[in-house]
Amino acid sequence: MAEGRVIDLRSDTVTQPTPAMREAMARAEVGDDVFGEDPTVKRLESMAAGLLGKEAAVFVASGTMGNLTSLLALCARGDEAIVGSESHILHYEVAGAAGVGGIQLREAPNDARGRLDLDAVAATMRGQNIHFPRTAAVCLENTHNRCGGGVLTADEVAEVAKLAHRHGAAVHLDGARIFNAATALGVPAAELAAEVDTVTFCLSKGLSAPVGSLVCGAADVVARVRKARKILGGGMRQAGVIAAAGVVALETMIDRLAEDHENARLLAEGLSHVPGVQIDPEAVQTNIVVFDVDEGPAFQSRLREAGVLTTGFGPTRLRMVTHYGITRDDIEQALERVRSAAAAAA
Ligand code: TLP
Repeated sequence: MAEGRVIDLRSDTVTQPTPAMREAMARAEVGDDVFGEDPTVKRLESMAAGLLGKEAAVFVASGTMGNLTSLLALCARGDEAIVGSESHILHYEVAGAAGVGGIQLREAPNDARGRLDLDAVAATMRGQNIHFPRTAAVCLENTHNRCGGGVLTADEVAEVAKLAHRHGAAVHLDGARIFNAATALGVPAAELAAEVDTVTFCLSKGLSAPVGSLVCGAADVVARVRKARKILGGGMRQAGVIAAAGVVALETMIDRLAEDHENARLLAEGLSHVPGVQIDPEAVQTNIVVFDVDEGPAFQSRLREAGVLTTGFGPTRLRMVTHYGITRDDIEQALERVRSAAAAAA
């Protein structure tokens, strides 16, 4: 192992709660949230609904639970939901939609930035035919994890939403990192969610809270999401203890995301000069940096030995994510270690 501390760029999920979060958690006013009596959870839900421009919100345990409860609220068993070919729902959510909800996922291709092609989506929408399932939902992801933290603009979201709605399908937005998208575009998150039926976002990624996500939408849809959460065993009791950290996250951690984006750009530019690393630094829009090397797993373990932790995204692809707790100095140090690892490999 290299000298100095380990620089953990595996994910923004590794972020530690801030001192203000720990204090708020200790002081949180709580009640039984299944009875709708936890004032801190209610406060968090109402802040979330306000920020996303929706009528209501519900606090769930994770991004995965937010996506699954949304799909359960929008689709019936035997329905189909369209997802991007690189989407988190398709790749990393344990086929929960199929296994738990009886919902068939159908892929439409994602481009390099995570966009869905309108013609391709239109081609996957089912018409009236005795052989076909109903297309009940179309899912978007913003920012797009596997597509290098790519950002969808409000117009790009709206175009897909209009198409889906014209065909009678609802739209779910996996906005696990929607505040990163909003920061990159310089627009309120509500603009990015204006045309969708459900949007989920995570408190426990760049916003650094220890636990939790929110699903936001119209009051009747959120009531169905709340019921789906209960089915999954996600009805929590004195959840205000964790919601309190979420309140602090929304109050104090959104504005600093720009710093993570600057660090990601610096990292990407540095990586682009390392022999054997392929990356277009111009394509890095937020806090996710995805790059290719000849042998991903071997390079990943060399980096691990040098004290830089990454996530593997396939045989030649690695991901680094900047976040709270990672400074500009850490990025420079990480680049130094990458350069040494690459030189040792050559
Ligand atoms: N993503 C995690 C891993 O699962 C890959 C990460 O480290 O990035 N939607 C998106 C776009 C996500 O990136 C994630 C988590 C989720 C949903 C699920 O959130 P959690 O982990 O809270 O269930």
